[in-house]
Amino acid sequence: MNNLVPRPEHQFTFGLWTVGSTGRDPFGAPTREPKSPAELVHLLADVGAYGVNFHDNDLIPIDATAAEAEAIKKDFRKALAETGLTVPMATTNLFYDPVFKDGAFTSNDPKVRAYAMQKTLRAIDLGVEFGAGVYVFWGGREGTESDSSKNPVEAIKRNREAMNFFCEYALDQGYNLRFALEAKPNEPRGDLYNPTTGHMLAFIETLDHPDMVGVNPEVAHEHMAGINFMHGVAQAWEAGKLFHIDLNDQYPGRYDQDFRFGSRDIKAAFYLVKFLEDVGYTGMRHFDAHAYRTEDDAGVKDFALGCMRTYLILKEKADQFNQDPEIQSLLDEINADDGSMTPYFGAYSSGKAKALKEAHFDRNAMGARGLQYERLDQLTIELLLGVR
Ligand code: GCO
Ligand code: MN
Ligand code: MN
Repeated sequence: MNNLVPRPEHQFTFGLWTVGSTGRDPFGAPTREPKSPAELVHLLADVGAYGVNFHDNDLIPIDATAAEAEAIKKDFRKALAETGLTVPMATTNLFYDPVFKDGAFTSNDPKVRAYAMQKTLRAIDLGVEFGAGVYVFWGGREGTESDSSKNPVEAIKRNREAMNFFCEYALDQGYNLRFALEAKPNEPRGDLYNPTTGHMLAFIETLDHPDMVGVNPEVAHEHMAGINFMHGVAQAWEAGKLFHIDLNDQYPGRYDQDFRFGSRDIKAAFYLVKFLEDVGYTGMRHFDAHAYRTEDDAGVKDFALGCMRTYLILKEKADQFNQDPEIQSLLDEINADDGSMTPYFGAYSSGKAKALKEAHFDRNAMGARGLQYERLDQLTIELLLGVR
């Protein structure tokens, strides 16, 4: 079907590190040859992606000379021009190099903290150079294995000071940039600070420029914690903080799987896509996942196409849900409101409180009413299974 073909207007993006994953894991060597950033741009263009995102060191190796960096940037820029791909988001790798083994902005070593800030300032410049409008912060090493090693309040303060510094830097440079904080409960550290999107939202409100900072929630990260991803996304959206999103999939209670979007929990993926489409989220649909280690280059394309195709299928299903007469009349019934309670709601007044205290409610009848959610859920399942 034509509308299931990914096109640039769908704003699907991938990180260089996603389709560029060579299949290395903690137990085994790579199963695929590495590709250059320019080659990855062409791969993404072939499958219909809109954009490509990078960590500073996905593009430019940490030890590259200035001349090497220029050559890589030139090739990358050429590939972008040839394909029309954009770079909507960029980020810093603050987790791979041994220097960050005990964290970056929250490290106990002031030299490491200062180096992390230097690396981030340079990486921000690089992202902006390629047009990034969103800058992601994922503190992969900002945590502990042993809580005897770090003071968690100090860690929050260090993190805050760093974020305030970067906001001021962006303003000082006149960059049109927003920051998106990405939470994860654990891995690669035993425990990470600010482990969920909700923690991040609370942290953001304590910053000097909370308006510049939002979140980048990731499906897998909240599923690792066993919580409802869509609810967290909704909270971020309602707070005006959904600046970016990392789509993938994950079984709860397992290692960090980064599976193809929608490959594990179709129902959760459906409610997520329905939410994003219903509210009119205009940001990038970014896939932060990678192909199974079993795959060759063709399999990597199958993976990338699969992420986007599943999103588009679920988008169609969301449309179908919104137009299904039986589902919609059931929802109308569920949400019925005859207006008789309206006088009790809204802003407080002492009169309202008095009236409410005197009102009579038939608690037993209210509690006895069946809500028909079994029927509604089964209709949803049948729709998803393709028999409606
Ligand atoms: C992970 C994270 C990362 C970040 C990326 C961008 O679990 O490894 O999701 O992939 O999203 O570093 O900040
Ligand atoms: Mn992740
Ligand atoms: Mn991520």
